[in-house]
Amino acid sequence: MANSTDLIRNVAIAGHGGTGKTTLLEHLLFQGGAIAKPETIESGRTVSDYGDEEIARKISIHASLSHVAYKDLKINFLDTPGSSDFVGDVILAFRACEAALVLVDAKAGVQIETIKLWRNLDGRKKPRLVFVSKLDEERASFDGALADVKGKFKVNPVAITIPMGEAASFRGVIDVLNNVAYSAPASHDQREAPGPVPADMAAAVAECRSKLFEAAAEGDDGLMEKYLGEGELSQEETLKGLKEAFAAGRVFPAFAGSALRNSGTAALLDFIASIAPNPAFLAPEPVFEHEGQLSSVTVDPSKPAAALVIKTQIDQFSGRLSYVKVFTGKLAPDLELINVRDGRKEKLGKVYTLQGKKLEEVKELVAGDIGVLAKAMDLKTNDTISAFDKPFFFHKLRLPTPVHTLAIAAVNKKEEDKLNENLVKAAEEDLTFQVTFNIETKETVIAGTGELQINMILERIKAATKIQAETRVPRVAYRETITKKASAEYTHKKQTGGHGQYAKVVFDVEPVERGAGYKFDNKLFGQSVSKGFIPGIEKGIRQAMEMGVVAGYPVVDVKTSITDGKEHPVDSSEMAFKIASRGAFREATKNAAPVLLEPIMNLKVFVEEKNLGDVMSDLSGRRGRISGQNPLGGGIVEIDAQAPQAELLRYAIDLRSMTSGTGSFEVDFDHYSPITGKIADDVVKAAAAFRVHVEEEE
Ligand SMILES: Nc1nc2c(ncn2[C@@H]2O[C@H](COP(=O)(O)OP(=O)(O)OP(=O)(O)O)[C@@H](O)[C@H]2O)c(=O)[nH]1
Ligand SMILES: [Mg+2]
Repeated sequence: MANSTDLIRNVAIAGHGGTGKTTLLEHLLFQGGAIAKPETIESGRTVSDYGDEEIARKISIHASLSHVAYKDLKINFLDTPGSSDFVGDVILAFRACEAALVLVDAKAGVQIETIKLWRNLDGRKKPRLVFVSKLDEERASFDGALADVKGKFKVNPVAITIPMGEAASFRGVIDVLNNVAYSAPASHDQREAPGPVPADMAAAVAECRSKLFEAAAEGDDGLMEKYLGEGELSQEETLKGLKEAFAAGRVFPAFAGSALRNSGTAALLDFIASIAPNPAFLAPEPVFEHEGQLSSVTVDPSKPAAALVIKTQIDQFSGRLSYVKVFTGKLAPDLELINVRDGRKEKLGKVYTLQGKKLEEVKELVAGDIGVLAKAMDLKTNDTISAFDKPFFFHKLRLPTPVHTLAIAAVNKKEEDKLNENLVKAAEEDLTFQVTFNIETKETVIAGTGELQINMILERIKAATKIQAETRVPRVAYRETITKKASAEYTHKKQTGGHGQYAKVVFDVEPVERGAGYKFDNKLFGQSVSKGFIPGIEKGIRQAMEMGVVAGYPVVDVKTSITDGKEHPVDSSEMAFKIASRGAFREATKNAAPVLLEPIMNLKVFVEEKNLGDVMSDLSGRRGRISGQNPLGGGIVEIDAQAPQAELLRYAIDLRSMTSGTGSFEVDFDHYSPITGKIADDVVKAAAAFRVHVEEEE
């Protein structure tokens, strides 16, 4: 197997759910000789979809790594899931690969996830090949699919292969570049073989060839001159021109086929081998120097070793697997590196490449390659391991923030810790899944990309641990504040047996700017209250602020001034002043027109034009304020808005059902804002009901 950087190629396979990515990869591996027999999704035995849930649901859930030795090359493929719930694994694959193979269904055309993924690839400047899949299916149209690519992405796809017939009359593809035809094999487990182009296709092929020459010559004056003079380019010249244009993102080579019939794989594999970029020629990867300065590295085998952990998988059979992309030097068994995150030594065990779930031990992984380290217990996704004296570290993968949140608890309280442990473990594997404890609402909150992802994680935990977990809509972290200045005095006095308790304080409270939190001012004149009692007074205020007078939510943005007070030579104590302060603060805030505050979120909603009206009016119904809309191309519009968190608790589910699964959004906290009237009354009622419920439980 190829073992030098210039012979490594990395290709991510991506596209809308169910476009045939896993099936295509299976047949590419077969056509390239990496496997002896191709399987189907239906058989549940494909190389790439090997997880229990993938087999059961017949969809890809994780990115999976496999490779084929072709000519002298090692071509790595990362097959990615199409469902938006698992987009984290698609993005990590984009990060690790120098090129992407994007699938477009021949009858459905460019679908929404593909549009989103294409934008992500645009942002990363990754060259793309387009494979028009399922040409054997009814209503399939190669030209229709390419017209859709052209219309939605404003790019010019150039056909490298074209179909012979479509739908029921589909009978194979023609490799226009090499001028040969590949009849679809009689059965999908037979390899494709080249033959002559049928006479009835000659005209179509000639037309495609001239488009190919034009695309190859564009941007290269020498080639253009030759093409205009001779009306043709050699196969070598065409490839050279295409390769440059491809790497620069000017040309999007397009392919036709039916993966399920192993048709179209031979020419595709051959073209990938000819055109996919050598990792070393790629734009430098930005990194942070150890002092935090920005710098960059290029893939280079001659430097000391440095690699990025792109994915962590905790496998029931193989244990912990850390997927790595090697950027410089090479990784070999027993090599001692540093984990740049914490400076700890990381001594490598064996190093592997993967064929789906099958670990294949290798001597080393060179710069540019993607492979796996087993049982590296301290490695986490996004870690940089390095042999440099002054190590740099790679940027963390930027993933979409999880938008679907749920509060979670173990049905059996004794299992709470174990549940949390398992949730944390799941979050390590999938960085788009997060677990936090909200101190204000006292809830463990899990957040993910969607219902499917969260349900699957919980099912997995249940299957492995038998822990029953309950989820519900999370509570909103309301807060309270005051809206005007007021004062109150409070005396705490108790005469019990011998020693009594006595303290009196007079407080002014006033609103301060949002975000100021707690403020205290000592305005005492003379010695009415000894200095030694001030800490007790402040403790009392802080305690009172934990539970406001409106609905028991934390009080924020209040400045309390103590203006007067009284102490008793024997009966006063810190405790007495704490109690008096608590009372005075509560009284004063009651007088100061207290209000509830609710969290307001920034929203970016991405929808297809046809759903725009519905989504906008739904947002107004959620007390949303729309600040702008932006067409993003491909028929997608971005809506910018703000809305209260309380109205967005089920938005991930509602938006999907409103848009038949095509809408998505990003959300982050912006500020707290007062609520009044019926909305506030309902919050107060709910809080009271909740307190009764908790007290009954206790
Ligand atoms: N007729 C036909 N069916 C196909 C073809 N390729 C794939 N399929 C079927 O389409 C379904 C989805 O195929 P997959 O390979 O799982 O598609 P995918 O893009 O990997 O799906 P996700 O990973 O879940 O996004 C399966 O039932 C396949 O058998 C094809 O060329 N022709
Ligand atoms: Mg798949």
